[in-house]
Amino acid sequence: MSQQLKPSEITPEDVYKNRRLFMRAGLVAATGAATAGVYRYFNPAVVPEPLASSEPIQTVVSPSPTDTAAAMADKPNTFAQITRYNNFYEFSTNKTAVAVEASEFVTQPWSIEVGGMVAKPRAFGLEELLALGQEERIYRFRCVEGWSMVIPWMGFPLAKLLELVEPQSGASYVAFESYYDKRQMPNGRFAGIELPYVEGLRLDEAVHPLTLLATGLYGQPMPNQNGAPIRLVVPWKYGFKSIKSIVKITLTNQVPPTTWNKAAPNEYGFYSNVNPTVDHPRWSQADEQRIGEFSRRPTLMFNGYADEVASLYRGMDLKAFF
Ligand SMILES: Nc1nc2c(c(=O)[nH]1)N[C@H]1C(S)=C(S)[C@@H](COP(=O)(O)O)O[C@H]1N2
Ligand SMILES: [Mo]
Repeated sequence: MSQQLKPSEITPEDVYKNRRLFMRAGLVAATGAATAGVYRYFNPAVVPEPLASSEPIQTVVSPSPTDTAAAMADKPNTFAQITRYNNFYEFSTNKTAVAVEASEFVTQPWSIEVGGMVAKPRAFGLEELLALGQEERIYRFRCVEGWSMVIPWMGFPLAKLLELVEPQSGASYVAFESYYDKRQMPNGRFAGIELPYVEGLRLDEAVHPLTLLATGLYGQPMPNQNGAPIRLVVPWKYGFKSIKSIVKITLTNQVPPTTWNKAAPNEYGFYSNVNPTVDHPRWSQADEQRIGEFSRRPTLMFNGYADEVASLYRGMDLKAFF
């Protein structure tokens, strides 16, 4: 039986599930070739008939060659879970208050300045970045605090942007910086961390096909609380590496300073790969609380992406380079 919902009750997940149902039925093309019109595509003017409640949640379709089978077997968290439990210290250190505190965040116009050791430094407007083509990636997301979710992101590989600026041969790291404006983020002064928030990756990590610049989730533009309008997603690393609301990307030959490493260097390393065998000094990392589940589940090496990324760290002592 079809569960009758009023259009006003239709959630982003309903739209998303229906789109997937259409995809399964072969009525629309895969999103791999999606362009800047992607948000129109994901927000059809005519809201399709909601799924019957007995319909299994469709989590398998993916146009991305880099999604892993294991990730696909995990059920995505709901839109409400993903958008009401956040870490975004510029707005609040209270995870359930971030959404409200960030609700007025103005993110238009937006551009990212890309420079440093590149042949063609320049700024990219958000529209240009959307025009690079967006794809869907369903990734596990593991916070260093011990909770996790599965999130259907929209975005594009960071490598695609880096190619456009032509990194110089000496560049070996990529530094990222978040937007910070005390007027828009008055709670930033209570964050207990130095702002603007900064992060970094080795260049080979940055150009890995799993590394995403995410511009949305559940087919919607990125909610403010999740790092609008564009944020990094590095699924095999602890969540704090996935820096939000990026305004600056700099190629460099120095290890970039990172916010949590500066705050507590003995607790948060530069690499911060998800690793169940290397505990945080104050808690175990062997298991995790998947939001919405009753009991804890074991944490997977590299968050389940070992097949894709373990070779990046071959020969490294992962306890020393945590
Ligand atoms: N600029 C900025 N980026 C940030 C944070 C932050 O406080 N500020 N928190 C990080 C942490 S600790 C996590 S777990 C994730 C949370 O992302 P989510 O709210 O989309 O789940 O964002 C990361 N990126
Ligand atoms: Mo986190």
